[in-house]
Amino acid sequence: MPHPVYIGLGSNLQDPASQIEQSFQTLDQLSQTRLVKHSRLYSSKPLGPQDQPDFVNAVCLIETELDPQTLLAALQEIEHNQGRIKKRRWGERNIDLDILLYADQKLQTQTLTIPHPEIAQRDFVLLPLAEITPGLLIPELGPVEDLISQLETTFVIPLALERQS
Ligand code: A4P
Ligand code: MG
Repeated sequence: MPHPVYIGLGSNLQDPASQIEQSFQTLDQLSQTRLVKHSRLYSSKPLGPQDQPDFVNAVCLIETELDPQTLLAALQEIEHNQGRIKKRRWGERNIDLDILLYADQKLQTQTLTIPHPEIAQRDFVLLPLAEITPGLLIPELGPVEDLISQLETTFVIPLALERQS
């Protein structure tokens, strides 16, 4: 049985919008996995070091039969293939792929925390999630819209439509 999984995508180097489009395609081609839908692309101010370019962020919903650990390894391979070189924590990158939600599972291992621990604080994750699945329930935290209304400010804006496919 395939599991619904939400992935967060972020990029601020090497043509961020096309990095994200490329990852959507690669996710759809992953074994035992299909891309169900994805959000628009959003421009957002960097969280963390400010001396780096703005990010482009998006989320997508996939259905996959890969278990969480195997999926994480597949995402890391995509990051690697798109030339991600890790420079510093919360720093710039070609592409960052995070598992936000894996069905309604909770998981905490050395390499994987699901739901993603920062989900409730990140406007660049919550707004695109609400766009593709209004009313989405975040385990133990409630509907995505409630989390958005608890944010003090939001800094995300959809990228100009002509840049999106
Ligand atoms: N890991 C644990 N749980 C997960 C999960 N649910 N999904 C582990 C994916 N990975 C998970 O990740 C480090 C380790 O987290 C992985 O090896 C995996 O085992 P990383 O991507 O190398 O991240 P990092 O650079 O060390 O830091 P961190 O805290 O993971 O960074 P983030 O949270 O990925 O943030 N600002 C804007 N506006 N938009 C952004 O997208 N992104 C970041 C990076 C900073 N600022 C940003 C954005
Ligand atoms: Mg990451």
